[in-house]
Amino acid sequence: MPRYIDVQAPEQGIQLITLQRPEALNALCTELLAELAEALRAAEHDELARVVIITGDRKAFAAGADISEMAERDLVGILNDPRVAHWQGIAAFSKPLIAAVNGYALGGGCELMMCADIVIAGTDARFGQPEINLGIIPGAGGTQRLLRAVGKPLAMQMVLTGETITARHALQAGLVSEVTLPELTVERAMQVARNIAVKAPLAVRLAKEALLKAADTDLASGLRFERHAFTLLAGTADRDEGIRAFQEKRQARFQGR
Ligand code: DAK
Repeated sequence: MPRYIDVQAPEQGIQLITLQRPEALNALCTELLAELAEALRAAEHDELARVVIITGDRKAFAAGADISEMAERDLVGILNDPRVAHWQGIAAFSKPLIAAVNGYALGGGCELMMCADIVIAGTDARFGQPEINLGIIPGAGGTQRLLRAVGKPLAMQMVLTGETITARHALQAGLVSEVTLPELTVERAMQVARNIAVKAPLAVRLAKEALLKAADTDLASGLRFERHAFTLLAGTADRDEGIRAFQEKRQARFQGR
């Protein structure tokens, strides 16, 4: 049984992972990260899991890496840091990942949120990369993913000053996809998850992969990838089902085949 996360399947096709370390504002200690990476690994191989939602609580999505743990790590400890593999596992999750964020999403918390594909934020959410206050820099993709998401000036301002931004500002900057009332973030994430869970799983997977390619490849390569992925889907039963269902004016029933 995991100690720092709760994993539920509230509805068919949807998994809800709740970070549960309120005494430390869901700070991402190594054990929590290991549990999260393991839960995603399990969801990766679970045909019934089509979409995963990650959330925290009202005060914090996650306030970053565990600073007490960091204090105990020297240079060699950092070189052999087991968290690197956990982060890689989380970032490599191939199914849609939705973050429902209330309260603080700081440092590693903001980085975890940026590993998600869709972010629903409560009006009370605050985002930041305050590592600079500790004499360090972001270590789980914060300099790279933040810049790609919000552009250079705001990323520089956030990383160099450690200042936080509001949910409204994050929405304007493209860091989150929607802002809702704090009590509605999980509910709204569930609605979005539901809309994805009924789609053809292979198409969803390739769409995610193609969209992620756009962030780290040139246009010509990205377009080539899209064409290959598009062509690949022509061999799936779900494509036949989708087109047939449209012609027969009924709801498609996708099987992931
Ligand atoms: N780590 C450990 N404990 C934390 C914590 C954190 N990040 N954030 C909060 N806590 C604990 C507090 O110590 C406090 O514990 P007690 O004193 O009650 O035992 C409890 O949570 C409540 O926090 P506060 O009393 O401070 O609550 P406030 O409402 O007054 O303030 C706050 C909330 C979020 C403004 C404040 O807690 C805060 O500034 N927290 C630290 C935020 C921060 O600096 N985060 C960035 C950490 S560095 C890497 C991967 C990732 C990273 C690095 C490397 N590799 C794979 C190499 C990431 C680094 C980081 O995220």
